[in-house]
Amino acid sequence: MSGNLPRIDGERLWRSLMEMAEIGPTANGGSGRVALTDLDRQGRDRFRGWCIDAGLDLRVDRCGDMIARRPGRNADAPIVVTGSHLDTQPLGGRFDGVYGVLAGLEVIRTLNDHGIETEAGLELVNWTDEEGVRFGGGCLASAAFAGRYTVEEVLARRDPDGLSFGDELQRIGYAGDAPCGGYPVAAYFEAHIEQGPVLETEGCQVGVVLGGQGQFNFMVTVRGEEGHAGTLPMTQRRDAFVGAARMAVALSELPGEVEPPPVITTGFVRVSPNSRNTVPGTTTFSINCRHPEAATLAELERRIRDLVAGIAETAVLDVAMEKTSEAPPVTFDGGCAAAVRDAAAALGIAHRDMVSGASHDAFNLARVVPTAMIFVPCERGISHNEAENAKPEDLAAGCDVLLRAMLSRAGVA
Ligand code: HGY
Ligand code: MN
Ligand code: MN
Repeated sequence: MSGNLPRIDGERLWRSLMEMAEIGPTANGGSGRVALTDLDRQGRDRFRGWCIDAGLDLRVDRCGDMIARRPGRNADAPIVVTGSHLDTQPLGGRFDGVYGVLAGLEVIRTLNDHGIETEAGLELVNWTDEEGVRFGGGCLASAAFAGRYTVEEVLARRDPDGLSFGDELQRIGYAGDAPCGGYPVAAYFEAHIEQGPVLETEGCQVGVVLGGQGQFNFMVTVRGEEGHAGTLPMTQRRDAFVGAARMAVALSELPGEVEPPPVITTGFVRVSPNSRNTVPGTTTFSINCRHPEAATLAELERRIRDLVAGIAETAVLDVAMEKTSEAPPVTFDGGCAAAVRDAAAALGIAHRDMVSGASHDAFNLARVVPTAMIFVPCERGISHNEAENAKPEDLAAGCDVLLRAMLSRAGVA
């Protein structure tokens, strides 16, 4: 079937990526559209317009996921879904997530151009808040779609300023009423930049993603005692920031004791009262820990809890640890991965099997439907960085593979 399928329009795909990058541009050429902000709304509005122009039936579910359906000939056939996310890191790149959403749109635009009707319907999704910058854990909406959280649990999540996911969704006008999940899906494919150096190093244009590592997230609150920076002797201080800093340094050294090593990151820190001449009484910081093996993740959580408690006790500090999210390692569907591999091979595209270090909405979808991902190279593997970049020809190659993988499951009417 794939022999006589059309190639996508790589220039149109690139134009759409650059037009989306006009919304929320950062000073050094990246994108900053944090979920549920006004810039996220603007990106959503632009995507809405494109979906309507492509003749898609757009609905918004209760977690704000934007789901655009292209009906197939057989209304009873389970849907084939693709998508990713338009929200970005605060100083993010132009391709992380956005590529997967707009590659899916390009697939649909190409099918429209050539009058190709599929047997099963297709859906294109912009998942809400994949990045998890504000609400303590990424991929919350796709987790609700997969039944890992209830919609109410997601809507009740609060950001560090106390704003709730549900209120912010209302505020930006994307609090939908469509059910979140709960309908038959035949397969899910997600195209994404690799966010690592392997494909570029090996000269491959496509990664056949077989699964991804697991992770857990904590928010730690350390409490000591405020004091005057000029009068409180060092020996009498209960400095919450110094205690938190000691914990963060110890956490950064823990991977050296584990094989294969986990990755552990403290990316969020908030000091109170955050005044240059007051000894910090409270410090809150995040812990993100990832590893490919579930048993090692469990052991790491035990060691991290002990490490934090031990430093707090020595420094006479109080500490509270809140686990804000966790997701076990995931293995994608072998049949869907084969569809990706076969599509790349049929197109003569250099490809290789691989596992994802980053997490994606596909990790949640994989728990309920047959799922696989398509990676394309990004420059020097850089991501979550304004300098994130990718080549138009690589993005087009991944999109051609996405079209064929999707149609291998949806069928051509
Ligand atoms: O954190 C992640 O792995 C994803 O990029 N949000
Ligand atoms: Mn992403
Ligand atoms: Mn990301």
